[in-house]
Amino acid sequence: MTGPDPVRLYRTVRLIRRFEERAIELVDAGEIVGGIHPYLGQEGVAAGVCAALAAGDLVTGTHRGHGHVLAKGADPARMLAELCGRVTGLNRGRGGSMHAADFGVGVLGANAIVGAAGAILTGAVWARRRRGDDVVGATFFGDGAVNEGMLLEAFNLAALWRVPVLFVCENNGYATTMPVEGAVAGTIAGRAAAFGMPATAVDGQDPEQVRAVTAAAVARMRAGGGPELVEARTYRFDAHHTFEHRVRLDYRPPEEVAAARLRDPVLIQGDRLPAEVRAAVDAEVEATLTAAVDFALAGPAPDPATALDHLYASGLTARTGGG
Ligand SMILES: Cc1ncc(C[n+]2csc(CCOP(=O)(O)OP(=O)(O)O)c2C)c(N)n1
Ligand SMILES: [Mg+2]
Repeated sequence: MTGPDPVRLYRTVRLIRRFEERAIELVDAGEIVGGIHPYLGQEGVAAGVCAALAAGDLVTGTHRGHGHVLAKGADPARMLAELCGRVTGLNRGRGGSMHAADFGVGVLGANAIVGAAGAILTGAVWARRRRGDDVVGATFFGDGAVNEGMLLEAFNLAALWRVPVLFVCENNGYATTMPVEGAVAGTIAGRAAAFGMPATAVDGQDPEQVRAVTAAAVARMRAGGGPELVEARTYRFDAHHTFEHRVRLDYRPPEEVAAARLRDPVLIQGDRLPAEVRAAVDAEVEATLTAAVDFALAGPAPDPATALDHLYASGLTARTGGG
């Protein structure tokens, strides 16, 4: 496993930040239908975790999943085309924001079902290792997932069968509008302890700390140590979902949001680089994203007649017109 690479970490958090900002513009322009769950503020978690994984390792993400997909190495242009529902997208425009996947870089998918991604990844890593492949995996989930039976079942099987899965809880303090204190009995680390899994808390706003904690856990897992949990304390700077840009929900005190924004992972990592290096990365990211927006908007929308293609192994033909 490689050591810390401050420039790479910065490039990743900056890429995710600007990707999300451009995606919000495309939501506002009506090019991304249905809106997105912005990952703004949490970039350090995906960047730090994925920097400690090997190219062949596996990842599953959440409804707030763009950062996970990008940090693991998916092409931002094809990801943006996916969000715009174009045939040039990672999944021909059929997965969209919450189900984007790129198996080629080990991303088995973002996932709209809270708590599901942990079960999917546990099964996938278990299957690959049974075949003899030397892979580990990391699955991301929010504080809202820690009371979901599906995730706790994944904890159990992963621990019982010593499946090398890093369970990464992105504790951003809220599940939609529900504060974590109002929903979680006991502690998140306590859930890991119940299954005999080590748990480590980390400052999710610091990409290098996240990378270091993940690298240590991954080394233990590769050596046969079994699954672990990392609780990354983080904060989402923006809305739960872009619909919230149109309705004020007033569940977070403005002072709390303002204070949290001071601990910005992009600034924390950026401040570690010489100014000219940082400026060069920023320019590179801007060029990448401008090209990505152009690519996304140039892609054609899928033909409605192909709506059922790739859905059923047996093959069904879509009915068009007339029902
Ligand atoms: C099984 C399930 N229940 C409810 C929902 C609706 N839902 C979507 S996001 C969300 C909140 C999730 O909160 P958290 O896990 O903390 O993630 P965050 O949104 O904070 O990133 C809920 C309840 C869902 N998608 N899946
Ligand atoms: Mg949350």
